Amino acid sequence: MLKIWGRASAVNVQKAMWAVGETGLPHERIDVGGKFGGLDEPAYVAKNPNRRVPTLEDGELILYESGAIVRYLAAKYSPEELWSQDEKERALIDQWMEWTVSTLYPDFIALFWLVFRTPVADRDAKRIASVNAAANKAYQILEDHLADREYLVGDRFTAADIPAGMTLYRYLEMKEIDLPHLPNLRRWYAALCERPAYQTHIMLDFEELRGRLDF
Ligand SMILES: N[C@@H](CCC(=O)N[C@@H](CS)C(=O)NCC(=O)O)C(=O)O
Repeated sequence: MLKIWGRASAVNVQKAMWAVGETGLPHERIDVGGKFGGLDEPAYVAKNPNRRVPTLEDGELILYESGAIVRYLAAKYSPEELWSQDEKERALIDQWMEWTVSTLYPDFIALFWLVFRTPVADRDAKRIASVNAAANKAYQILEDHLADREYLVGDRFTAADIPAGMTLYRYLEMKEIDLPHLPNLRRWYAALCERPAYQTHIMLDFEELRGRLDF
């Protein structure tokens, strides 16, 4: 059985768990990180020397980095659905996964920490406005791309949708930020919200993280 270490409220764990959920494989998620601690335990450090979550164990294989976990699960357990056997399509799936990690995610997560995880008294309005604008610019790229397609690649749900789609629940549901008009992005989000694995692993209340800068 697949084992995944990491608290359910961690976005990178959610990303991996969403992929696990899409495969339908039996699995066990073990709470570590955040209020559960355990990241400095020698047995955990031996699996993941970064002392971060998630970590996946599948038989002999121990794997960290949420993007690598999504790619592995897609390629091994969903080669025709989440992944693709067509080199060009696979390259596009990879492109959106890389783009998300390098361009979208840094501004998304900075914004989340500035407006949600930072206690109100310590919030920096100027910095929030600047990061909010940068994040909106990245989401606008998705908005434009989705103008004439249902999903990020090939008009079907693939692993390409997982890293960027994972951020949407917090980006769109966090009340504290300035959101532009994003009809195409919201249509895509509505489609993702229909997926049972999205509901189970992504649409989770994140109130426990409010004002918490300690993990
Ligand atoms: N690049 C890594 C980042 C992992 C990471 O930073 N995980 C965060 C949670 S999203 C973490 O371990 N935080 C410490 C904690 O939860 O205690 C990945 O994508 O897996």
